[in-house]
Amino acid sequence: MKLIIIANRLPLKVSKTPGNEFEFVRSEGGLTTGLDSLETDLEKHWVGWPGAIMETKEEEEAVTRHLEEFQFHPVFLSEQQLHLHYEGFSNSTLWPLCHYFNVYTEHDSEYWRGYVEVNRLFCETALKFIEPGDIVWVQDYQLMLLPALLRTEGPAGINIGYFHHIPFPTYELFRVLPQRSELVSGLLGADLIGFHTHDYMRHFVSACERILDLRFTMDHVMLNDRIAYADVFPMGINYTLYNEAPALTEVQEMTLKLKDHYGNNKLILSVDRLDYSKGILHRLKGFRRFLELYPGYIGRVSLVMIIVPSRDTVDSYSELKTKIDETIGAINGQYSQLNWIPVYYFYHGFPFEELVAMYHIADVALVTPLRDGMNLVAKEYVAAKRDKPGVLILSEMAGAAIELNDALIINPYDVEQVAATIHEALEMPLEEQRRRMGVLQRRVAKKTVNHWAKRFIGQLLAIREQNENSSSETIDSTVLTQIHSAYNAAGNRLIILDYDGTLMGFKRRPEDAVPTEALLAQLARLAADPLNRVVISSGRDHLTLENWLGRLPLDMAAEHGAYYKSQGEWVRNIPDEKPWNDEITAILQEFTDRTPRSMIEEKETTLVWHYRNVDAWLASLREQQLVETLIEPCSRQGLQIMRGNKIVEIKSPNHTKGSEARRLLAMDEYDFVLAMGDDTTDEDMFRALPDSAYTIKVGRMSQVARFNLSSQTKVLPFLRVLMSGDSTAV
Ligand code: GDG
Repeated sequence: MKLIIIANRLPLKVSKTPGNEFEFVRSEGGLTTGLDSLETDLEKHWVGWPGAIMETKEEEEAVTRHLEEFQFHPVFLSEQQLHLHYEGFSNSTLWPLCHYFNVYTEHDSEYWRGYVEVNRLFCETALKFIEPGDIVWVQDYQLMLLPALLRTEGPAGINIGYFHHIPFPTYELFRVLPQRSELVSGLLGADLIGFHTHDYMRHFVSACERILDLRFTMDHVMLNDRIAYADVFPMGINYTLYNEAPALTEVQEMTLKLKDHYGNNKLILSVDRLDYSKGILHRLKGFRRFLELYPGYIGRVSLVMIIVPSRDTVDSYSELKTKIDETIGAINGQYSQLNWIPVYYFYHGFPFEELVAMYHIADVALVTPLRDGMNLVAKEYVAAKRDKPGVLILSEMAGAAIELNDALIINPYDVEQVAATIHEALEMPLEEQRRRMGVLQRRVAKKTVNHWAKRFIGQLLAIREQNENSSSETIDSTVLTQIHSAYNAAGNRLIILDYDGTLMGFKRRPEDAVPTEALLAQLARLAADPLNRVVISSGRDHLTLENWLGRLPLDMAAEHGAYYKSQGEWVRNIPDEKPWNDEITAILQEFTDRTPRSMIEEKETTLVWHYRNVDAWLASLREQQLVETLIEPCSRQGLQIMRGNKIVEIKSPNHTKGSEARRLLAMDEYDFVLAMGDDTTDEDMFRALPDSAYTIKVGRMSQVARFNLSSQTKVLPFLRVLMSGDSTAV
């Protein structure tokens, strides 16, 4: 079993020297160090772009040979592919949208074409060495289609995880993407989809529900052949690395040099990649306002701004750069003194040792992104302070704010608040600084990047174990042959079939689900065998069932067994009075009035509230509200509330598909029992049957049924094969 990490970039950069030799420099990003320190028996592999465009096949081969020694597998991309996939759909469509910069979001079908193409290339490279049993962990928004591609094109028996490092936006923004459906379907190819915060996870769940009409149960969703989970894994840093670095000789020397340079002035530090999401201009406005409001600090405090160049070929970035240059120029022009400048501005990256030294000496870290998936700089500052006091000012829009709530939390758009908070930080008593920093350090030290990776992989393995142990087995030709042999060998068979969603697909109006000729013919064939007792067990009323299927020699159970038909006679299995009163009817009526496109169906034993045509979000809200409102009156009247497939049912607890199954079992001795159903009410039937029964859930997976048939359209072919044995028919 291998662990295969697939990320846009390999943890190593290839570049060409002037002498046309290749140079390989390992880049120590958070992810690389986290996964390197992961204690696991798994053999680790990486797939990603190596960071340079190759000119010839020979170059590609040479680089591949070199990288494969480290189990790095390069995906080679052309300039055009990089442009369309990376700069295009990833960074000019998804990045701005996920960071709530709708105005910068570009919609270009060429970008999308490139995105699909590159995701496919990643898939092809990975599939060259992925084997059954491997764990695959896909990283980030550049590869959102990859989980589903690997699922459909890769071998069976692999586990796929995906982690989204940036925010997942609210559905109201995400819905604008023409490719929204492909993107969420792409992610749902994974067994586990991870986010930094619950808000991002909630947005993702809502997008799946609304775009794909799926229904999550808390953190998971039943798909046709498996269950996909979403969960929250806040990423951490390598705490020891940042915490111990200030004690290194070269960092200490650097610290002394910096102190010498900045003198006794207070230092406020900010470190970002050049990006509009980082709130650099808002931060500068906040600092300028601080100088206006608290002139006593002029000459005594400076802002050190480290901006790492990025994406400056993209127009919006080069415009941002110009504005930052101008704003800093204006502040420095207005406030500088002969021996003091308000803003030190560095437009380049710093070596690790210098960065850590800056963290260590800075009195305040000003981390004010307008949106940020997590923000690791905030955590690195906390770690590098060691026992020194210091104050972290952190934007509430960064994922890190959820964990680091002992920082001074600000709204980065509120310039007045930023100014006042800088003042508060500079005035904070040392004791209070140490107390807060202590709390932050304990948290960051505990939730490291290693902890993050370990938890994610651990959860993925737990899902694998759960799938192996408890989920239903998909019906393939081997399973079919098994069931057919058991059917053939049996002398007395009980076959219980649900109607809606099993024998017939759902219709917009329930009365339209009239049986087709093909269904009637198949049921007739099944019932004609004298060794078979065939029972249609449905929630529908008995008159409809009789009208549709009464001509066939079938047994039937209507309204979950409140009526049953045995040997051609309908038996009423209930008292005369309806089990509910007007109070319940009035509640349902009120909900129907308040919920467009919902409706009530009143049967003799069951009151049903249907919401299959209601907007997904409203349906989920109303369903919960209705169930909550019904709990008290229903328990007073001894009634049962059942959540079904886009319905809520109120009924007497005396009749369920389970009680009906038990009644049928008690009638005879069977040596073959088969039950098929698509709904949660059918699960009562599955539970009531003996372990040896062939219980088959149609559609989404079930934890209760032994087998799963992925779609309603496969039910008739299945019944055909059951009788004939020719498994090519499904
Ligand atoms: C994404 C999400 C999420 C920066 N300047 C220098 C330098 N850095 C290093 C920092 C830090 C990293 O870059 C930046 O980390 P962030 O967390 O801010 O963000 P991203 O890498 O853009 O990416 C983000 C993250 O993924 C993890 O899930 O937190 O929200 O956007 O490690 O130290 N390093 C050096 N010199 C510099 O000048 N050596």
